[in-house]
Amino acid sequence: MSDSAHATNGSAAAVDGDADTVSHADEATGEAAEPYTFADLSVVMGTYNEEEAIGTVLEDIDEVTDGEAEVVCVDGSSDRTPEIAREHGATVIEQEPQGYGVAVREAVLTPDRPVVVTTDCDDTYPMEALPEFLAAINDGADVVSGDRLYHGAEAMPAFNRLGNHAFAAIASLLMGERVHDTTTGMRAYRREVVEEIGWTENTGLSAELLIRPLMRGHDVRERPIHYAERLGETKLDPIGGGAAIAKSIVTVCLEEQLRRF
Ligand SMILES: Nc1nc2c(ncn2[C@@H]2O[C@H](COP(=O)(O)OP(=O)(O)O)[C@@H](O)[C@H]2O)c(=O)[nH]1
Ligand SMILES: [Mg+2]
Repeated sequence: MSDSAHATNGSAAAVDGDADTVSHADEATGEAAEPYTFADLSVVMGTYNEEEAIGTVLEDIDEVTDGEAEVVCVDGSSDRTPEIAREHGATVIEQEPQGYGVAVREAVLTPDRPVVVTTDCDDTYPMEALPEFLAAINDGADVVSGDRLYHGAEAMPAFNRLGNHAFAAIASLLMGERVHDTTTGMRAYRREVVEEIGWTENTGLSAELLIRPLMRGHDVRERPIHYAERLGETKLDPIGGGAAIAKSIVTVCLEEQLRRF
């Protein structure tokens, strides 16, 4: 499947240009501005007892972005995660652990930089894809979503993989638009998009962060990414978490359909 065929929004496929050279429009003047660079990027994450993985994740971000991306960790750990994060130059916001979405909502709303990228702090997501995600934003995308299932996601537990295929099928049906991975942790967003929408979900926040922008007509594009085996223990209970995500998908899709009337 080509990149444009993989776009989830019809208008995305119409954007025709070199992703590396097309620049974003300046909001105030409407004129083309300089393309965003890594100095315009914040990589944000919830971190909860990730001392095994955090060093590697932050080193990868540093290497890929030449030390230019800002990193924000919203941390609920009782281990050495926050110390390691600070040693690597990240901004650490302390928060009682209250679930994935509570942490990630705070994380995406914290940066002042114009492009916000989410990731998990478990070494599963390819930071090498950051240049491609930034290029897609410079090409006009509002949201770039890493599709883990495209390449098979063999590192994912089989139960989760099945669940993620089912979530994508349900969301596609309820939205009337085909999406392939609704619960991915790696996405790039224009900061205006995350700031203009009211977020309501916790475990289901990742699905909400895809569904609401897409259903409000933003240019949302999926990009295949490789997904690696996790370092450290998962924080998500597959059954309880899966049920919460399914409920979020149905609620958010119905709310967004009702907004259209
Ligand atoms: N601060 C904070 N981070 C959390 C919480 N729950 C999960 N996270 C982080 O959110 C990310 C996603 O969780 P993860 O266990 O990887 O979920 P999985 O990818 O579904 O296995 C990881 O970086 C976790 O450390 C929480 O309650 N508080
Ligand atoms: Mg994870």
